[in-house]
Formats: sequence, C-alpha cells, structure tokens
Amino acid sequence: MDNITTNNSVNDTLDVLIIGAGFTGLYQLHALRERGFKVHLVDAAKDVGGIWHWNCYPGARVDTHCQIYQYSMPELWQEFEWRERFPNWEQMREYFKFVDRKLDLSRSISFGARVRTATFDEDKREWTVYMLGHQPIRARYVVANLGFAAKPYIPKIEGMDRFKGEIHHTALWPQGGLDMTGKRVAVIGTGASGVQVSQEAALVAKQLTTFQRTPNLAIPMHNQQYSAEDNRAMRPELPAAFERCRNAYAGFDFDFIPKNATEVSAEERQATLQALWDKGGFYYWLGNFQDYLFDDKANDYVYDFWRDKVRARIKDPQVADKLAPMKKPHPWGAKRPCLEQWYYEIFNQDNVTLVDLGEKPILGITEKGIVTADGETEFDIIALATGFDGVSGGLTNIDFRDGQGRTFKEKWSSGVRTHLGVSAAGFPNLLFGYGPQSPAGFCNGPTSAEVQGELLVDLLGHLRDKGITRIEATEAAQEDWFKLVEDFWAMSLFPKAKSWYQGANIPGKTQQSLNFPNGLPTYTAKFKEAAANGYAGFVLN
Ligand code: NA7
Repeated sequence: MDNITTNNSVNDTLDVLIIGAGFTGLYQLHALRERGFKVHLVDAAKDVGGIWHWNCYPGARVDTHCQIYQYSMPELWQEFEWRERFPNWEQMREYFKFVDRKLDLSRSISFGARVRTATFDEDKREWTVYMLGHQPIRARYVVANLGFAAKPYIPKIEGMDRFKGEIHHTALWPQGGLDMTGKRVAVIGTGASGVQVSQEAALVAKQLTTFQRTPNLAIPMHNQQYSAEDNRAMRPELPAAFERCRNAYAGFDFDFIPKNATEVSAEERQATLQALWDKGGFYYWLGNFQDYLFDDKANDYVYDFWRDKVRARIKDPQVADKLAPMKKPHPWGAKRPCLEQWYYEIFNQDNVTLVDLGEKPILGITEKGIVTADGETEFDIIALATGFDGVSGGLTNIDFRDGQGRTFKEKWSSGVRTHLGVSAAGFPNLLFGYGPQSPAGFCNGPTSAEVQGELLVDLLGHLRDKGITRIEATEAAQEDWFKLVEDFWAMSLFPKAKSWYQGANIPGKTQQSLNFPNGLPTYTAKFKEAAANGYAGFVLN
C-alpha cells in the first residue's frame, strides 16, 4: 500500500492538475502559480524529486554535470552549493528540498497520491483524477509529467519469487539502504544503474557477479569534488551555459563539432577524440563530430578510439572481448552510454566475475541463487538493474480513458502517436511534459523542463486568454509528427542499436523512436511554429 498523506486537500475544480514532482512538474507548478492559475500537483512519492526521490541504489549518481543539472532561476543557482561535478543521489535530494523551500512548492502538492485512473467529462470539460488514498481531484486540464523512467521493468525469470535473499529492482531499492559488505552480490543488467551498482559492490562485496546481455560502451566520468570557492567561481559562467543549453541538440551547454570525422586528417581526428575524452562527462558522446551518429565509418573512428582506451584497462583479453569487443556490438553512442568511474578495473579483481548472458543465459532463480549452464551460484543480494518500460511506460500505466473508454495502453498497443510530444488524439485537455516523442530522453532533464515547460504554460495561457475550454490533437497532426520523428530516426544510426530509445528492451513493445530525436532547437521551433498558427494540429473550442 502506498504511503498516504493528505496535507493538501483540493475541493474545487482546478484550472490545472499536474502529476509528477520531478524537474518538469515542479517547474510547471511554479510557473503556473506565478501566472495566477489555480493549480495543484500530485505525486506518488513522499517528497519532491521525481526519479531522485526514488533513486537510492548504491552508487546512484547523475551523469550530467551539476552546472546544468539544475534550474536556471538565479534565486536558485546563486545560492545552492554543489559538492561534486556529478552529484550523488543524496545531494540531488538536498537540491530538491532546497528548491521546494525557496519556491514554497509543497503547499500546492499532495504526496503519497499515486494516480490510478482518470476520466474526462465531455459536458463539463474536466478531468476527474483518482488516486489511492486520496479524494478524487477535478481539473479542467491535466499535465502528466511522469519522466521516462516511471515504470521499472522486471523481466520474468523462472523462480524469482522463490529467492530467499534480498532481490530488488534498482529503482525500487530499499530507502533504508542495503549493506553489501561481505555479501555475495549479483547484478543483472549493465545500463547506467548496473554499472553504478557493480562499481560499488566490487569495493565491498565478498563476491560480485555482473550479468551482461549487451556491453555498456561507457565513458569516463572524471568526477571532481567542488569547494565553496569552486562554486563561487562557476556561478558567473552559468547564465551563458543555460543559454547554450537551449540551443544545443541535447540541451547541454555544448554541442556536436560542426565537422565530419571522415573529412578531417587522421591527426586532427585523434587529437579531437583525445581532447573530448580528457574532458570527461558526455563530451565524448554529445560533443563529438557531427557525422558520427549518421555515418558508420565516422562511428567506427569513435568506437575504435573508445575500444582501445577501455581494453588497455582490462587485464584478461577474454574479459576485454566481452566488455569492449574488437568489433562494435552496435554503433557507438546509438545506445545510451553511461559515465563510469572505475567500472572496467573491477573486472581485474579476484572478487568480480562477468557472465556473458549471450553464452550463459539465466535459466532460473532458486531459493539460494541464480542458475546458468554452469549450475547454481549462491547470492545474498540480487540487484535487478534491468531498466524501464521507457518514455511511454508512465502514461500506459495510468488508466486515462478516452471518449470510447480506451486507455493509452490500448490506443498505443501498436505504436505511440502524439502531436508535438505533448498530447494525443482522443485525450482532450490532457497534456504531458517530458513525454513520448518530445525531447525527453534525448535532452538534459532540467533544460527540457524549462524549455518545454514554458511552451506548455504559454499554451495553457493562450487557452485561458481566449476563453477556450477544450483542446485535442488531431489524428492527422499526429501522423505528421510521427513521420517527422521516424524520417530523422531512419537517417541516423540509432535504429541499429537495440535500446530503450526505441522500446527494444521490452518484449512485444512496438519499435519506434520514443523520443523526439531531431534535437531540442528543432523541437522548440516546431512547437513555436504551431503556436504562431493558432496551435495548428489541435482542435480548440
Ligand atoms: P537501462 O539502461 O535500460 O539498462 C538495463 C540493463 O538491463 C541493460 O543492460 C539490459 O540489457 C539489461 N536487461 C534488461 N532485461 C534483461 C534481461 N531480461 N536479462 C538480462 N539483462 C537484461 O536501465 P538503467 O536503469 O541502467 O538506466 C536507465 C536510464 O537511467 C539511463 O539510460 C540513464 O538515463 C539513467 P540490454 O542492453 O537491453 O541488452
């Protein structure tokens, strides 16, 4: 049963009900309140933070540098002090509490309110939203900001229920923590979460076994501690950095190099790759040559450089073949790389084993451990770092009902369709932020929260100013948006990697680009173009 708090009751019909207290939802709450909307926010968690309320697995850490992993409001960044270049989950929680305090947000939030269903009354033109443990809330508009990692994916493994030790998905890790010291730990999955847990477990566990299906082509984080003096020194640079974020493909304060890897000299290419590598963070991914995510030859250069760097850190050539194969398993960067700190070195330790699931699939879980073709290995803790039903999973998990009573799960059973990544035909007066076919997983979260948040708040302001009480996307506009997304996707190397970017991690999920991959500036321009044309692609009345 979810935790229940009823600190803020809502009796009247709201202008806007926001779902989700992460970066996106909190930004909208603040902005809508400032503009005089009667607005309230609900979240299943006990506190603000979105994913950072839940994330507490060992090693959980942001992989975007703190300078731009924060709101651009001066009253916030002028005061908050970061301790590390890539903050851990504890500091992210501090940040959200700080934001809550400074902007006085909690007075408009109901916590412990997990939305289950929502129905639209066509006569009244309002939604009624039903939550566990709370009175239903009525609102003219609902904005769902559920994040791309709202629905953890737990694979069906035979016998999982029988395991007598601790078994947890990383996103559902016990909030009180779990001591791995001297324990036998299994980590299933090698995405960002799996890499982070494995790094920590390797330091303290008696035995760590990491089960890998696909190698994570991870890059060095180069984390740094920040002093008060470092914070003072970084602040004057921030306004310009926030501005760059709005104009960069992935909402970062840097962008791809406007040169092709295939056209520069070998010396220049090598020097550039080395410089990006040395900077750490995502420079090597999102600040690399402009052609490498489109041209396989360019991608080879980027992969080969990465491979040689990584293999040099792994002692056993057979293990190196699994972690950093000579031939790339998929185009480098087409599946989200993560930032690692000492990940590759752990496989040189005696207490760490890598199991290649391609060779030795998991046959089942027993009371004591995991069975592969090698037999049973006993564990005390199993970490399921198996990811999420990404991007669309949040919306398909709630029973929003369209005019015919159909849910997103039913409507999107053969593919996601939206207009501008913020609305779907059949669901009037329902908008979503950081959702499917928006920049979402292709954009730095806080940048998207603000840029898309402003667009959504302007849209709601327009409806209010014009006395419009109903908005619904058209099917035709959705098809145009789908085509825009898919045409770009097909030109890129992204479809060649089996990733959550296209739903390939979930058995039976329709494969398509779940994000808007054409870049944040294009997204903003398209949205503004629609707005300038009276919100083209929507029926307003
Ligand atoms: P990810 O990146 O989706 O990683 C999930 C991992 O779990 C990945 O290595 C998967 O292998 C693996 N996986 C999934 N299903 C299975 C099964 N059935 N058996 C074995 N292994 C499996 O999730 P994370 O939580 O690490 O990170 C999510 C995002 O959060 C990340 O991108 C950052 O933005 C932060 P696969 O690669 O699919 O072969």
